[in-house]
Amino acid sequence: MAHAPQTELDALYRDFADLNMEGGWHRRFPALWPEPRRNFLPHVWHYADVKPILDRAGDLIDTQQAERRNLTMFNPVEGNIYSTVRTIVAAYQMIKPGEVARAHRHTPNALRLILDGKGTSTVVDGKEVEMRPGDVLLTPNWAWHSHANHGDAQCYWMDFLDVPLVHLLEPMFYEPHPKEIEPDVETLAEAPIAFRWEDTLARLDAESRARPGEPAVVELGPAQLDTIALHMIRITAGDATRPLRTTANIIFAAVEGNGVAEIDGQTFAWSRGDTIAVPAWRRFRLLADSEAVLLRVSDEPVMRKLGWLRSEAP
Ligand code: GTQ
Ligand code: FE2
Repeated sequence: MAHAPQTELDALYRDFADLNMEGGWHRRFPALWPEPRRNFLPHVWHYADVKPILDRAGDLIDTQQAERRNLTMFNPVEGNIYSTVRTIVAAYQMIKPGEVARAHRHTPNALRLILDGKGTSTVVDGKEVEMRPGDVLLTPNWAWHSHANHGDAQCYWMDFLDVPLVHLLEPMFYEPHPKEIEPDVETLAEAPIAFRWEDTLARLDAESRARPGEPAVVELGPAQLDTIALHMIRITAGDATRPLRTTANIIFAAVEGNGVAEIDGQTFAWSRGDTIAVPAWRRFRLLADSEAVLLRVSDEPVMRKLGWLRSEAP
């Protein structure tokens, strides 16, 4: 076929645009590409930088003004002002003695990793459980939850939520509790939504005995969140994880120890309480200078369920 006259092509393309259509051969941006792009950026946030800022916020903002006194970590990729990685947001939260963060529920799944402070509890669907450093506590989709500090020290933790995924797919619902806090609360020493630090350490010890000489990995499970997988990883001083890249988007939180993260050729130092963003398909490994435990928060269940989970050791 002879080349069509440019004027006729221009007219055709104008008609596409008028009808909100575009020709697959005429796109300004590709729709398909050979493998995941390097979109979200590797990044580390340091707890040492965050803590004084949370303390200043604590002097200025109370829990009446702020339903949650939280600071979200937004990925430095251009145009983003919220997500830590594509599907998950991480935040630091602080609650002062005597404060109550009132009850609400939302479709995003959430979890917390406690960093510092005693005497704080969370109430999830009417069950109150204490939160202690190293503990991980879940707030599944649509569960009521509030937090309260009954102790005499400030309590600091990290939140992880699948809010960016909910934004992408649109099923957002949120509701404040009509009574601010749930009535008829039952206090429990243990609950399925609470993963205790002592239990995690015992499980990591068992795993190290079963597979000596490599980082120990345990899943905080059976999995209760539909979109987020949780693993605890312990790396011996001087040791490292095997290099990996995966389609899963991952955030690591350092629970103990310090070291560096190598992510796609960049090196980031991390220590206790830090947040490490490892976006999809970035080659990475974690190296520990002192014995380290990290919480791995990933969207693996989403990728697996949809047939998109691919991992390789490049
Ligand atoms: O503690 O319920 O960081 O709903 C963001 C949204 C924490 C919470 C966050 C939330 C919460
Ligand atoms: Fe919440």
